[in-house]
Amino acid sequence: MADSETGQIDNVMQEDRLFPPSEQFCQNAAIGSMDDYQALYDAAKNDPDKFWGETAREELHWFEPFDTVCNHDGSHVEWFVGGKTNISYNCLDANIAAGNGDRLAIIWEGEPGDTRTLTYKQLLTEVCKFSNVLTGQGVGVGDVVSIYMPMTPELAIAMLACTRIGAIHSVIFAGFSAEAIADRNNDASAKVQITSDGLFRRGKTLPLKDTVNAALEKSPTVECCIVLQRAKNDCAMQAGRDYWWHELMEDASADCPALPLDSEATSFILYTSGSTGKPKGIRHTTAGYNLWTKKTFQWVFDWKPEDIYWCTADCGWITGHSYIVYGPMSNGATCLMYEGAPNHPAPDRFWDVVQRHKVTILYTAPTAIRAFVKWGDEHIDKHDISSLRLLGTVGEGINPDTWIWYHEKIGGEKCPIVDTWWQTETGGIMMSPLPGATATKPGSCTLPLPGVVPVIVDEGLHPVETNHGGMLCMAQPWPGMLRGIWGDEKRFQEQYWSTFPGNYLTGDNARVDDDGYYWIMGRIDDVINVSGHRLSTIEVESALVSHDKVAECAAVGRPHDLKGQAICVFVTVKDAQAGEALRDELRLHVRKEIGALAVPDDIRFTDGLPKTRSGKIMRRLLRDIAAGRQAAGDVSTLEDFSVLAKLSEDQE
Ligand code: 7RM
Repeated sequence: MADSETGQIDNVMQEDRLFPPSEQFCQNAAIGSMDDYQALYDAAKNDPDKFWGETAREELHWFEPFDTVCNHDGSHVEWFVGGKTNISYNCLDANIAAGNGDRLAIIWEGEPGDTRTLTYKQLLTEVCKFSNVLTGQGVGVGDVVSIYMPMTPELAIAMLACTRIGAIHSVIFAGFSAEAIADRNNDASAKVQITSDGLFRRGKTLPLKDTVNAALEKSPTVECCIVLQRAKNDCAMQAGRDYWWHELMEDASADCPALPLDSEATSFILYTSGSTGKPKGIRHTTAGYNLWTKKTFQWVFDWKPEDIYWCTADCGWITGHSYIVYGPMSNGATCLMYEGAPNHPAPDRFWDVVQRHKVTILYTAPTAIRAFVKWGDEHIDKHDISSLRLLGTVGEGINPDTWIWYHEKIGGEKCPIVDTWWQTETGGIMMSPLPGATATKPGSCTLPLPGVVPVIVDEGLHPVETNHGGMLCMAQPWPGMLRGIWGDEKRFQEQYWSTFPGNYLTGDNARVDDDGYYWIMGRIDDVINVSGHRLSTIEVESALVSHDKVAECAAVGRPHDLKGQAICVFVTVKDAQAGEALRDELRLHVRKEIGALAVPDDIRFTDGLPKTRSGKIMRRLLRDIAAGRQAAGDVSTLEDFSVLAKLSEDQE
């Protein structure tokens, strides 16, 4: 049957480059061969209860042991039932008890260049004091605390203080509008707001407290607001509602034992935007989430106590929750935390940070890597970044040519790259190379981690053949999975469980190649349908990005009378002349790389692409523009409105 009938996705991209880990890396790695990986994978698959039961007993502190490893019935899943643990305890007290209290937990650098460090002992003291501050404001188990803060140590302190006392945090990225904060506060019935006076971004001071003041006018459930002094800008404080962080901390006791919490107690909610409708509060648990982030951090980053680990995400995203705070800290890792922009004061800031702090593991997003490519190699050449031993990517697919640049220019051809596929909903990494075992292929997230059982099906719910794309689902529960959407069971069922009953629907398309490697093909909604061929956005985009002059590209379909859809690509160029000649060159290039069927009908040059605040290309808005429509739907996550305005203007 043709792919157009089954709803499978055509695979038109061929990528044959293979990068096995060096012998030296394998020798030093905890999982140093494919045999070791396979043994672990099989153990988790064949007897999940035994595997996860033992792992949970080994890795987490239990105030009370669990009696059942996993109960599941479709979407209703519980892990480590009957047990009591505490994430904040596992991140702090447990490391101190193991004799690592004097190890650095956080090396922090502010955008203006100020730095601070906190050992695990010092971090515990701050967390205990702030836990007592929250308790003093009437916060208890199950209360929601809304956090809207800059990337300062206090952001991590606030999160760990919440999980210590069983309060549920809802971290809102500090770039969202007052409206977006109020929406989230109301949906969650937040009781307390934490923020700062301001934050530094590209040398400017952004008045966070002003934004929060506007949000709180429309957040009737919020009773009090705690304000960290960061930028020392003037801000209005409302007597009886607003308190300074440092004043409350002055009198707070540093004694606050972690509260034993049910395994399934909600640890946090994190809002993600659906393409339509109001944002959903993804709900995570205590034990399962903690265990998933702890184990996946060990497996994927091959973490060693000497490592200086830097994840460049913001704590406002799941990547910051799982791989700045909870995963690394429950292992006792030393995390670098950076407050500001990658190009302030100059485009070499990241490499300056890597050099000065001797970073060994760097975990960042393809959108950042594409910007570095565009800014030019000279910014990297200024610095000695040879301390790096491992690189990671997350958030979007990485175009193979961008991957090669990352490998050569940043990794010095010696660092493995872990392309990690996962979602807010999955809690932690699901598919990734293990750096000491897996030979990598540029653009592939390679293989599932132990405990992950993916299945790819077509629209008739039949498993697809090798090298055909379909809907990526998960056939088995894993400890880190979401347990619901806050206050919206119906949407939870519809969105994730109704398409392929009994399986979790990721919303992404993927294919498996002849070696069993997974290739993510983009969101299900983004597929381009040309003359009966269903094409993945990433494959068309990667063909264009492999052209020297292209910096970044987004491909979408627009209505076409004969073909169903035509391919429209939005292209930003490095520094070449954008014009008719380059259009011809690019068409020729795609014809050569993929074939005639993927040659774009429209090539539109642009200075920038519309992205979410976490750096993902918003193809849905480009689809509207390509079709000559007004860009519609939820735009609250859009990072830079001027990009959209400019694209819409170009229409006229
Ligand atoms: C961690 C995070 C999730 C969506 C996911 C994908 C895309 C993320 C990759 C990727 C290809 C990757 N959570 N995505 N990582 N696509 N390769 N390595 O980003 O909830 O914000 O987004 O991001 O579409 O479904 S998220």
